[in-house]
Amino acid sequence: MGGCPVMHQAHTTTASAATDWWPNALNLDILHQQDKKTDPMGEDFDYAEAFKQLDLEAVKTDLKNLMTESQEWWPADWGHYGGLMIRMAWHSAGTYRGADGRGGSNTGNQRFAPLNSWPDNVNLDKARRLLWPIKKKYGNKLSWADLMILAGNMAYESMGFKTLGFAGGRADIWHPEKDIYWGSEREWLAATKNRYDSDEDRASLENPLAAVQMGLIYVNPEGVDGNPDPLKTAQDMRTTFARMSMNDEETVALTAGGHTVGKCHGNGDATILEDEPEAADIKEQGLGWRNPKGRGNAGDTVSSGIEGAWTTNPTQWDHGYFELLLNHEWALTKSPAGAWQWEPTDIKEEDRPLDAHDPNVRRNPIMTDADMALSKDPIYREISEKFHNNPEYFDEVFARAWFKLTHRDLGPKSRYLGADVPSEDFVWQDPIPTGNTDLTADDIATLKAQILDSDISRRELIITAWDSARTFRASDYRGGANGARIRLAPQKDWAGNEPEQLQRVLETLTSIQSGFDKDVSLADLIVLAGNAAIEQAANDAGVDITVPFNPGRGDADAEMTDAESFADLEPLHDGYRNWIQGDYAVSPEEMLLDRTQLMGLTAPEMVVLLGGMRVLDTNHGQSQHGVFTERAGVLTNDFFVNLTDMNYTWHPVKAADNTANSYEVRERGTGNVKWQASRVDLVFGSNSILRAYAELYAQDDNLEKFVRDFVRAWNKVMNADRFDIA
Ligand code: HEB
Repeated sequence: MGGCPVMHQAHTTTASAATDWWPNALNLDILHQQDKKTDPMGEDFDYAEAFKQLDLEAVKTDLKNLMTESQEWWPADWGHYGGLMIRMAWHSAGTYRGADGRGGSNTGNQRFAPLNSWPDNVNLDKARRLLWPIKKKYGNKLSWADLMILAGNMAYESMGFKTLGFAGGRADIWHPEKDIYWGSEREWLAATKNRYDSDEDRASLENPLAAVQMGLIYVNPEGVDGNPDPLKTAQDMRTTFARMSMNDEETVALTAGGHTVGKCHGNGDATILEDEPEAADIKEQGLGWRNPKGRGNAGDTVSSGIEGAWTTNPTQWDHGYFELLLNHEWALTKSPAGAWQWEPTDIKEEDRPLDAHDPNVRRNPIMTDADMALSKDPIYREISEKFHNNPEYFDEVFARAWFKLTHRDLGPKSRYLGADVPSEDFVWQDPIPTGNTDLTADDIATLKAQILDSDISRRELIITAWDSARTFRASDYRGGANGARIRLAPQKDWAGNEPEQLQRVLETLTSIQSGFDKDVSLADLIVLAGNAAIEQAANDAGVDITVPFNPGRGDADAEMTDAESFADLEPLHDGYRNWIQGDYAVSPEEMLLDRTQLMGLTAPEMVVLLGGMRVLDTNHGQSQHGVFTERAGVLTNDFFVNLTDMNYTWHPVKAADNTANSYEVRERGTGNVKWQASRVDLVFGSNSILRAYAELYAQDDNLEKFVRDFVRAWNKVMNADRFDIA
């Protein structure tokens, strides 16, 4: 063997990276995870524009046809791919969790690890591969992310269910996300106890996780940790579905509506399945879970290991699910693959579904432990009976829940594309009325002057604008300044928003609003107030600059606001305002990084914003940590100048609240304490990458660049939720 031309595993596998030597260093990768270089479409490509050229009706027809064109390499159950496609769509949408808005269907991430290889996603690689001819045909106009959801919809329509509609707009990513925490386990399907504070309290599932085990979308179909007990499984369903803001009724509707069609696959031995896609041999060409038994597919398919259909007619939308579930005794049995499942103790021959590949044989229907939960849990039972007695009502609730499930993470309606968008507004879309866009330059100047003349301080104006905008998260496009929900419950009372001060600012801005002779939203005024104050602060630093302003924000009211679901958006920390509500296991700088990623900001933007916010004196409670300047309130680069100055030394001190987040910056010669600092301040001097940016902004030649970059980043934050002008 000669020398290998490429060093073995040097930089070509994920097994080792240069930075792996220091696993605890702050990893900024999540801030540039979808780098432009990985995107083959280039900067000029705009998916929304491309989608508008799509012949949606033609795609829908092709998809409906595909459902019943069984392919020899993966024969369809009963000649219909509907069940498989719906499971794919549901698993694509079902990874969404409300706590951080991450996961869900809006990126097409099921094409990549880890999701393409999750144990719960067995054989969904086949579903996507079956769709490939359609993706190939419509190309750039139809993302995988949109296609997967549309395929689920068309599956239902071709089986006789009328969906509420479909919105496009999910742009694909081109490599796995780095920001989504799926759990800390290193083992697939590790015991659930890893994720719960207490086994008894199933609501104690670690946040933001929404699945009970690594590699599952929600709950274990055989029962908690594989032990059948529908009452316990019901608790896990309740917790995990609530994590994506689905209530009991929606949970029952979704599960029943999902299992009205299709089947489970476990007619074989799950242990003989070969590697999952990400680990599979090169000759598998991206497919995984090769099944060496028999044909390896059709009647021999093994996916979950559970075997059988739930209803008598698994390729038709009907109401057979509750009919069977509620009107039969079900007993625990094992599938051919050895998985726990429930079968009826007694059933008429004609109620048994046909075998999926042999029309001469009938089989017992089955229920998973999760299905049994719908009949055993008293609350679920009541809902199930209601649905059973009122099938039209069930259809309606299911249609709404399915639409919500599959569109939840697409963001507000202004992001929806295509002719099939339902006209109705749903409260989970966080609707916002359109605002007045025609304010003239004179109007804006008048308003700014009135704001600056008022009794509200510069720092309070900036803080209010920031607090109203900082709730935005690019993960599911919720939050942001538009709608002025900061003046509504629950936001107006969040500790992070310093309610008393906020109230005062809002009162003043409201009186300016009502005194003005044109329609202007409070949402616009809040942002304009921040802009005006920043312009003044820049001016005081000797830089003449106008912060761009786009009027047209609207004011939402309480009626349009699902207050409960906004709890997910409450900031419990905000490094930009040097604030943490409690003492958390995760370091303050990691939390800053996470929040920055959710806001869609880059590492340089994080640096310039934070340094600017410090000198603008905008800390929560006006704490002086990190306010490294003699001229607080002026937009200078002093934070960076003083952070990088060797005239100082840095010392941890015991904070009043006993957290390990307090430091003193002392003069090197005298030891006199010059400033206070938090970890979030000092990380910009200690982390090598952040320090490089900090030095850039500390340079003598970069004051003006600092101000301009700050304003650009500020403007990005203020407009992050303006899909109406994007
Ligand atoms: Fe379902 C299937 C579980 C929910 C839809 N699921 C299935 C299965 C299982 C389950 C185990 C089988 C797989 C195989 O193939 O083997 N789910 C479950 C659970 C839950 C659920 C545990 C929670 C509770 N689903 C659901 C939902 C939906 C669904 C929500 C929708 C809506 N699934 C479904 C379908 C299917 C299933 C459609 C079928 C598939 C086929 O056919 O392939």
